[in-house]
Amino acid sequence: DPKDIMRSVDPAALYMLEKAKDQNLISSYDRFAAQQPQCAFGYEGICCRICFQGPCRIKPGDGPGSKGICGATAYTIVSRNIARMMAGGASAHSDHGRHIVHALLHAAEGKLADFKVTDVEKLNRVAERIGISAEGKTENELAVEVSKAALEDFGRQTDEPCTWLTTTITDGRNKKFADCCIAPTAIDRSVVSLLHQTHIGTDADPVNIIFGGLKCGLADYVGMHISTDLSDVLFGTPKPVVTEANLGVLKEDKVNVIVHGHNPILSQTVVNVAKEMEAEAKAAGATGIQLSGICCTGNEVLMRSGVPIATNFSSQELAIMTGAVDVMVVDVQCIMPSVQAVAECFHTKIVTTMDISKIPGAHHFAFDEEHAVESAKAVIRLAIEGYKNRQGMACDIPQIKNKVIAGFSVEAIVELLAAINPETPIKVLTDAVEAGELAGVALLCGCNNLESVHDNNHLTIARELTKNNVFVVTTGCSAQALAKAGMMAPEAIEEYAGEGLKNFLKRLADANQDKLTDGLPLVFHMGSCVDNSRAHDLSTMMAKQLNVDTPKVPFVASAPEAMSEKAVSIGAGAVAMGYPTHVGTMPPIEGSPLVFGIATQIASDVYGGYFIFETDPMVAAAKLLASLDNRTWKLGIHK
Ligand code: NFS
Repeated sequence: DPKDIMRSVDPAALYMLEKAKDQNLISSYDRFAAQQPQCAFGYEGICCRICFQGPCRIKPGDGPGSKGICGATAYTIVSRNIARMMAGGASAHSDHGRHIVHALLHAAEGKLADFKVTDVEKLNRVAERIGISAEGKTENELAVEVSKAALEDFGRQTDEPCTWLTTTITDGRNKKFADCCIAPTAIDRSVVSLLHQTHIGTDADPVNIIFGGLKCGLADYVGMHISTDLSDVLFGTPKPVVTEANLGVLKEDKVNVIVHGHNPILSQTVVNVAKEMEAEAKAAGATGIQLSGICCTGNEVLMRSGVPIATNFSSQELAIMTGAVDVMVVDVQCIMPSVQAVAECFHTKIVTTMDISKIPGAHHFAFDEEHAVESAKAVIRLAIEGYKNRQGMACDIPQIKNKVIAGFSVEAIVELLAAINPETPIKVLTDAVEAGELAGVALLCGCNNLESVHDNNHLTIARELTKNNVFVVTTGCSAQALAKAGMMAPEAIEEYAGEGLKNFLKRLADANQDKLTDGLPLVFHMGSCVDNSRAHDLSTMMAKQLNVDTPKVPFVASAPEAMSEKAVSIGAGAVAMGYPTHVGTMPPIEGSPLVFGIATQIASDVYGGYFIFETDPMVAAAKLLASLDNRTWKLGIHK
């Protein structure tokens, strides 16, 4: 059906959409269609609902209708609205980070039986970077100090910038952020200040509001970096793993548990506990427990434990429609409330786990740190019950999946590079760029957004960039789109990579033969969205090696199908760091040419990074390649 082909390029999703149509099951794809046409005022960002004299909608011309009741113009309204999205995004990432810090702190203080320091080397590296000496301290004492330093970055009341900012970026960026007064002193304060700044009748200056937003974007970066670092300390730093992706990973004869959401405290505990409960599942007649993941918590356990990916954001309801999911256990963020309505059409149970994230009708098992293991066991038992109840019911699992090689933390990438150059591993990457073998590095990240055909932008851009010898790293739902489509299998290198990239990856694979059982993938999965911090670290290492600041590094970012507030705050941080940052779906800013110009041009003048808004993925890829080309040319590289 050509209409369905326009909904997704994922064959498993298309298969389930067919089934949904036959059985009258409603999904986000139908609701997207039902919402059309969407209100143009909201779409362009010129609907103001900050006070309730409104909503005020900005009309063309210069009469009284061209401003809000308070007199706010389009540029004030657009910039306030988008800045508030940055505050929302930074809140989500950093609250997740805070949860991790508390788990580490309380574990190190001996208050939690279920968690401990797993990666002592990472703890030592983080401590050293932030200037805490490990000498004479036990690992728990050190973990307490590091955790407290992280909490300072949330709540500091003095004017020093956040430690996780200053110690992870170039000197050039530190100076730039200080000069522009956008270095956050504390995450919580940045969010609060931005909400204050954008209250009715506070700031009307769009440049000042957007700069406040960038400060929050950097606070978001701090929250992401803390999340990544301390999750690694608690659960281990990822190394290459071999697994699979797409709905074909579900197994009719196993107990199927999907972890969905973001925080590894939930998902990693479920993974650890599931191993101990295989026997219980077998006693119930199943051949075992099949875990799989959706969204970023799926990425967390994929990276550390090789748990397969079921699917990504837009197709989350479709997984339930297979009839094979016994329990979907969720925590926070990107969980469509509709999963409960779909689950009610099957035997599937939805389990919520966080006190700020509940769904009417779903089960709730508290997953605070004290009850994590106990709740994880209860979740798996519920799934085993579900498996028993499902006997005699039809499952309809599309037999579609692809091999995935993932697990590329910066540490893992550096280790691969070190097999070629043990003294200066990163030089292997920068040399390949300087030699013109690689066109540069691109981070593909972010969500699904049904404004574009599901997964199509991710795949098209990845194919174009790899064909043109760009080294692609990826996170979030973008990584899941690429994984499902087979772009993390070694065979994809032959199929898609240009000559230079092919040679580069071959050299890397050959030098690491002893470590890699299954070769290297075409694109490198760096983890969840908070793990965009890993990609930032990679670009910072490149900058230091090339002896330039980050805006000069041939490094670009793209969120081909962005939709969440988190994507907006990540994008703001990326621009402040100096990356050309493509967004493939339109954020609500077109209602103000001035704000549009700040995002695409003034940002570039001040920070060296800028937004590229382009909804056609082929054109977007061309623009990203041009940005890389411009940067390599400025570095004096002649190809
Ligand atoms: Ni990122 Fe990850 Fe996916 Fe988007 Fe949601 S799961 S934190 S916000 S939709 S990439």
